[in-house]
Amino acid sequence: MKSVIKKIISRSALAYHSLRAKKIIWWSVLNRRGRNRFNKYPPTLTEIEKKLISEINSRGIAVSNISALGLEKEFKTLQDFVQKRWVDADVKVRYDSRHAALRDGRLVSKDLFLINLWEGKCVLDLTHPAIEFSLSHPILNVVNSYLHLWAKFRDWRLQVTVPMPAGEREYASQRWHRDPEDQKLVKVFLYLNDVDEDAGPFTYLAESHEGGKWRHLFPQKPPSGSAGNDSDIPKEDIVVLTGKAGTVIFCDTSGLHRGGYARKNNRFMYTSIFTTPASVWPINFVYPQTFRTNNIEPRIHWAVSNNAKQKKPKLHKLG
Ligand SMILES: O=C(O)CCC(=O)C(=O)O
Ligand SMILES: [Fe+2]
Repeated sequence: MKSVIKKIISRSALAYHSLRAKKIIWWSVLNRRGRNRFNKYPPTLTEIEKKLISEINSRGIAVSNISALGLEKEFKTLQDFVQKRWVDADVKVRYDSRHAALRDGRLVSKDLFLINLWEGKCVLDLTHPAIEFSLSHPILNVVNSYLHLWAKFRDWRLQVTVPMPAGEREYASQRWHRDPEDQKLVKVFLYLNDVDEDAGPFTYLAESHEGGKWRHLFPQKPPSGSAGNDSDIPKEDIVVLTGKAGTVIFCDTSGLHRGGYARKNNRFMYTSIFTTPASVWPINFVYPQTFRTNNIEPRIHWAVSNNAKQKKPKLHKLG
């Protein structure tokens, strides 16, 4: 009896999610308000932003840098913050113990190759240089124009990767995958140090986003992402994003990607995550008690207004 009920629940959940993933529902109904706002207040774009938008539209990825985007001030303050965090005793202890765990083959959890550099809980402080970067004009101009709506700012991460011992297998996001958060989304990756081949550069399969020629490979199953085999990824369209400190990568990570498999060098990276309003995934931050949005730009207000109580979707499996 129990298993029959479980099956019915799973079937209904699957039916619900596959219905809401249909373009007519996802785009025309669930994203209607965000889309209308974008159409009513189209952003004024610089030539650089226009180029980036056209690039991400055609390839699913576009690369720029801090000075081209005019974000030097935010970057400098963020780098100072990261520098302070990096020498913090607590971060050092965590980094050293993960390093030792990796070296001794004791990596027990999938994300242990990443060290969180954020201090405490993720509290949405609009005056923090990281958040100022995420919600700045150039970033929102590109993200919103690619999504063709007013996007929601869902999450951020400030992390350093721990180099892997030679011959270690790939874990979690080090393997090819599509992210689960939405059918179309943008992650903005900002390199805080120089990232070479040995620092686990972000890697993408160009044109694996919506409308791209590789969209059919390992499709997402909303609200789940998907994982792919290395051997099935067409080599000719793989883009390996090595880059200097200050590199900014706009990427639709509903397309196939991987990264963070550092062999020798650390990689310091700040990630901003934007989805459409239709995403069923919860936000990962909390609002400060004295959060005021009176004087902020409407599209920023919209971006940071999220349902703080949204729960993780249950990933129902049949059979
Ligand atoms: O660490 C990386 O380069 C990839 C991270 C990733 O897969 C993600 O943020 O979705
Ligand atoms: Fe990912």
